[in-house]
Amino acid sequence: METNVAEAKVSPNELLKAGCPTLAGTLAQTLADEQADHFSEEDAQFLKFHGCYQQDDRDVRKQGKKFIMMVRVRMPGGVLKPAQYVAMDRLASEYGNDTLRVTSRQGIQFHGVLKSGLARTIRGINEALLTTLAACGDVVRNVVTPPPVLHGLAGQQVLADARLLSQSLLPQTPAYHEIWLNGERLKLESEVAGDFVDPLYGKTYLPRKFKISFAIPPVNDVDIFAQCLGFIAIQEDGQVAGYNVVAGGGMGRSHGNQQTFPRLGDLIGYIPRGAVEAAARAVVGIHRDYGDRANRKHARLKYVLADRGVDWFRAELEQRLGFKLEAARPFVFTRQGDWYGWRQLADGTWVLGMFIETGRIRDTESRRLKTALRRVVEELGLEVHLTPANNLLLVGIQEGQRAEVTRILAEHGADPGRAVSAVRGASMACVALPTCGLALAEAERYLPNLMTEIEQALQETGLGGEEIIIRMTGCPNGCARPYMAEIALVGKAPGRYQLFVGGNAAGTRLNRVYKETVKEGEIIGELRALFERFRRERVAHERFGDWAARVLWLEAAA
Ligand code: SRM
Ligand code: SF4
Repeated sequence: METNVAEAKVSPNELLKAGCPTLAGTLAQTLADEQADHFSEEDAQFLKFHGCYQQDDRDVRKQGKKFIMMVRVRMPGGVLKPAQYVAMDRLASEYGNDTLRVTSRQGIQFHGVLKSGLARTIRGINEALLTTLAACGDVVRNVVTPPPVLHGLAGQQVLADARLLSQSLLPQTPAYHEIWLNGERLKLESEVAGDFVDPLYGKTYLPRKFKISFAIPPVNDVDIFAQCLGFIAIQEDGQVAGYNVVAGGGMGRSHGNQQTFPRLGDLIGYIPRGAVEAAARAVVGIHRDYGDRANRKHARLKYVLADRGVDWFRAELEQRLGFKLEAARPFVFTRQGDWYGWRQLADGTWVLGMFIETGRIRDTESRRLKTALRRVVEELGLEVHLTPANNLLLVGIQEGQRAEVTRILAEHGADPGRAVSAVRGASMACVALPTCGLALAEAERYLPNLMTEIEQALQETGLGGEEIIIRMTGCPNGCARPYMAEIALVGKAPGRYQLFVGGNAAGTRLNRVYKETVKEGEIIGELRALFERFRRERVAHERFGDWAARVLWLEAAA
């Protein structure tokens, strides 16, 4: 049942896609026009499917729009070979703003790329055997996994399955290669072939973005219940035997629009490992055929589940698969989040988990993190594995290289021995200002300072060393998955945030609004008061989020 865009009233994006199913737009023409510093609004929509967002520097907007591009790289499981990381580092310096942004879906983003450097950036990414195709747009995005090296054979099997899905669900349009890799040709072969139909996505792709992740219990570091589609690995004898399928999760909402909401994915059933590709393609097909194409705010798969119910969804999936799903197998999640420091693997090599505050890799005067990482990776031949909480692991360190890694990092002010507090280590912030066009308030630039105040408040209330999962976003879209956090601050307007409490450590519960609006200057006072109550009222080793759900939610309901 493929949706016919002519049948119903559809959103402008649907007409755009239907009008140019190769997604080529007039991108090549604008690229060739050296006078143009930006793309048309229509082309900016196509550009997303190619992994780029046209943005403007919001810090200088008052003086007129300065167009800059964000380029997002897709890499299933966040795994980068040494040469790939070094290539990313170089491209960021040559064409971007000299920083790399580790994303909450294990990708890398370049910010501040000018239109004149865009094609060379994308070509450089492809030369490193990575791609930006389908990093954004109404398609399946980067497939996320737990850092595979931490899970032995199961980790490798999950990574192999993530790569399989990533490849299988990639759009087939020839335009990407024609525009970015074969030179900026004005007349595209794909344009002539206006009847192009993607074998999976059809002419109009998905109604909205689609997100897939794998999880390996007992760690839920990927926030599996926040994904459109999740595969929870079920192991037998140290091997992945199959997956519990979770569907219909998502974070995005809009202030003041009750029709939009974050939603936890539903447990659908169990499939053997060999069925993972068929299951993923079938679920993507359900979204393609039943997702809302009239209202983009209601177009995610989660609303299909919310509106039609889990039983309908399971039956539809089974019908497409041609077999019945088994009942979900038992599993337990105990925690989310990353770990830091040294860990030795079974093969004798070492891994170093590094906290990358708010995911930003840059050089500052006191801490030359970008240079330090490039040097250790390049000189010692280390892999870089990105985590879904914007951090990274240096992988493949030989026993004899440990001292050298420490020396190089310390020399640049990035000493791995300098411990980060538990609360800071568990924090996340989205990009927000100055690049994100949707940001209502600061996040990445503000959270580090707020964390210092929070660390102090915890110390003073006798809670020093406590881990509380705190996430901040510049708007309610939820890019740092704030609604899974024990405390979340969600931007409403400059200097104003909505305060949520009550998520849990296992990432299985959504938090709830505690205060509709808190001004920046009042946040620490609000939190300090909560910390004091929590210390007095917590039961045994109860976590903040569990206390908040037990006590504050009840009070709010009374
Ligand atoms: Fe996101 C839009 C950044 C993960 C939900 N997201 C955006 C845009 C592209 C803003 C825009 O549309 O103009 C942001 C670009 C900012 C910039 O300047 O870089 C942006 N999202 C990010 C990243 C970089 C945040 C980060 O701090 O790492 C993450 C990139 C991941 C990647 O590599 O693919 C990122 N975004 C997420 C997540 C988390 C996840 O996927 O696990 C979510 C919540 C889960 C979900 O999708 O429900 C998320 N982003 C959104 C939404 C809300 C969608 C909705 O259902 O309503 C938007 C807005 C939209 O799509 O219209 C959005
Ligand atoms: Fe931008 Fe909002 Fe996403 Fe933050 S949560 S990056 S402000 S869209």
